Amino acid sequence: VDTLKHKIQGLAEKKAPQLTALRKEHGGKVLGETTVGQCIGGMRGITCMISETSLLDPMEGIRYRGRTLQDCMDQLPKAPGSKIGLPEASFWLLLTDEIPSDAEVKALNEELHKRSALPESVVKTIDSLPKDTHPMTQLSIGLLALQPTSEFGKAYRSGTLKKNEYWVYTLEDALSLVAKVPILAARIFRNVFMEGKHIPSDPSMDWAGNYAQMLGVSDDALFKDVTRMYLMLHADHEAGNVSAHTTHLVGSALSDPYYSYAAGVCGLAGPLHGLANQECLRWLKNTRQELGGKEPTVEVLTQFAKDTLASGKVIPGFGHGVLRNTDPRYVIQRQFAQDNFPNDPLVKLAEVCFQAIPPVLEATGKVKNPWPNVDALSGTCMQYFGLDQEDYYTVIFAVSRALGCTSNLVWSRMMGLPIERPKSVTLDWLSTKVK
Ligand code: NMX
Ligand code: MLT
Repeated sequence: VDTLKHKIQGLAEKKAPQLTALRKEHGGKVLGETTVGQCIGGMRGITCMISETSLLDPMEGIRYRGRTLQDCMDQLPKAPGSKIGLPEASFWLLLTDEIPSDAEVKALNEELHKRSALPESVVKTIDSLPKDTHPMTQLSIGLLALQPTSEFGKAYRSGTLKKNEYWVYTLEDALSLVAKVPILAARIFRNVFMEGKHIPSDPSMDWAGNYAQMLGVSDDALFKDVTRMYLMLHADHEAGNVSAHTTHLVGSALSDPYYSYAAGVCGLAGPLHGLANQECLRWLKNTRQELGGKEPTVEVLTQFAKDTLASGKVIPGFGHGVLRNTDPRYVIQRQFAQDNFPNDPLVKLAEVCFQAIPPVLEATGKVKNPWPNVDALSGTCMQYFGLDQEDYYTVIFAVSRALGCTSNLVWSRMMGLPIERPKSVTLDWLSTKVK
């Protein structure tokens, strides 16, 4: 932890003059104008928030601290025998702007294992939930049940916490939350789908490999890799998306990281956001059932896609609020599937979707990005290894997003960002304004 603190502090010292200059000398400069359309239309395209951890390019996709996902795949340390950049190494990168060494990732994993045990009260809370409670609801309840352990909360209540120490306690909570979230998530999975038979955490394993092992759906070494890949790719997507923005907003009120991320997880549970991975697999499975054993063709899939639109639903896994190209997270997952299980029926179906769906969406004349996003293939990759309980998929997304959302909280407190409070107006106010 000391090394991590030292590196974050060092980076903050380097960035401090930039932040001061932007605040003091350029605070009045105009970044853009806000239109009535943006005000009514979900604030799309308004530049109004700082997030140091990552930046999304509409054509090239997300960069973690300036590195593309392929750079991260290539440069981040890996588990023995694996080609996947470790997600916990991306946590280090998001926090420090440095690629960690193997030794640093090993030390980070040891620290996470030390912090990973769930308090008995949290175990009881989770175990007592009805099994038909959606896994995302269970996860947010679990995170809130962990809230009393917040070091930030305790220090703030003590009345002695200074503003320049906020980030230190936020980091403490970030590390503990990241350490505990896979344990919590695996417990939820085994309670709901495996009759409460749990698999113990293995302190010798990496963060994501251990999570895969605790899920216990496959002994295939590649299942650990697919889980590492899932957790590395979903970690951060700048701060305007619903889960990151919610976490950022709630954190700005100095609610601790458990409160803040539980709120973010509730946002991730929406079908237009993280739940799209569950919806997508459901859509693919239904389509396959309707095909009744026939080979999927572009023609047939085109009709299915049109039927979905005609029924008033969105096609899950396609489109994006910012991206205007195929999501690189999709591209990396597609390559993994092609390299390892190209003949899986759902992989083949997803391939045909890739050809059929974009033209259908384009033909509507209103969809700004007809290309697949991260959710179009993540469930398909998981079901190949036997994890076909699609209600659970968004929980895996949430385990990963904890890395980005909590890193961002650390940096928000480090920069002393104020409470977030944009202005809202009424329709009458807008009508008067445009006269
Ligand atoms: N299927 C059908 N209609 C769509 C789709 C789609 N995949 N994508 C956009 N549209 C519609 C959208 O509903 C809107 O219609 P209307 O004007 O009638 O309300 C119109 O096209 C314009 O929307 P856009 O400006 O292109 O997209 P927006 O930024 O509003 O929304 C999403 C972005 C991601 C919410 C949207 O593309 C969508 O609903 N996609 C399907 C759900 C999904 O895959 N979500 C996951 C996103 C990634 N993630 O993990 O969070
Ligand atoms: C995400 O990863 O959060 C999604 O792609 C949604 C977004 O960025 O708006």
